Amino acid sequence: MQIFPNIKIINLALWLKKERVLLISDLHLGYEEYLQQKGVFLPKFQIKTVIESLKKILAKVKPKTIVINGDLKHDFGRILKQEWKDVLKIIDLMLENCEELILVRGNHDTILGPIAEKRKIKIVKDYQIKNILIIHGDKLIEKTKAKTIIIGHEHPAVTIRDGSKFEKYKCFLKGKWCQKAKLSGTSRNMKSFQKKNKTLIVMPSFNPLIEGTDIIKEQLLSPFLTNISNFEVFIVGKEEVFPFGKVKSLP
Ligand SMILES: [Mn+2]
Repeated sequence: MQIFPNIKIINLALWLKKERVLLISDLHLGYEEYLQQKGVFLPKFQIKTVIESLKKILAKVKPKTIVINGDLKHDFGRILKQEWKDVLKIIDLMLENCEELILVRGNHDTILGPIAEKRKIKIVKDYQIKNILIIHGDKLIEKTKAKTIIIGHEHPAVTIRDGSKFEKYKCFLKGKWCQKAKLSGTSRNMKSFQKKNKTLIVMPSFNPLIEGTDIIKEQLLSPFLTNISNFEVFIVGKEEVFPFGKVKSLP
């Protein structure tokens, strides 16, 4: 499903066709262990599902670059032995399937250093390719020349009624984001502001345990998202992606 010219949704990932960049966001590896520490016990399936989904995507596209748009790892602080193994397993699978792996730093990524060092991967605060800026989205940016901005962090989802039951689906969002840029000049109008419209795309979390924030009922997290009523919703189903119209016309 195409969400924007040259940008395709494949399952929970984005594919920049021309540049052959595969984008994945908010893996939150270790979320299972975090829940366990809180006393929530689930059958272990996080890593297996992530690997299966990744393999399905990698069977469809051959990326040159894979970019993880923040929050690769969930937990702050200590890293358990099993988690080390799991994180490296996924990183190695990605490294086998691309020429370059890039980690964009998210707000949960406080201890990524040692992991990245082990595999010689770059950690960056954002990643720009042509006029597309990829940034986690927990903090606003001052200015950018990019025309399209892709963020994660929010984990957007919508709840859809299916007969008598309600089900939450992860979704992508696409809308306009206005950057207020100060004009510099010699006129008396120096302090005037010019609004520049950018296209903003929000990605869902790749972690099967994280359903996400209900964009209608719950408070939004990212400072990029103030009024999303005109944003378009793309729901990710099991096999297909469905364009679902604008947020304001959701049932
Ligand atoms: Mn985040």
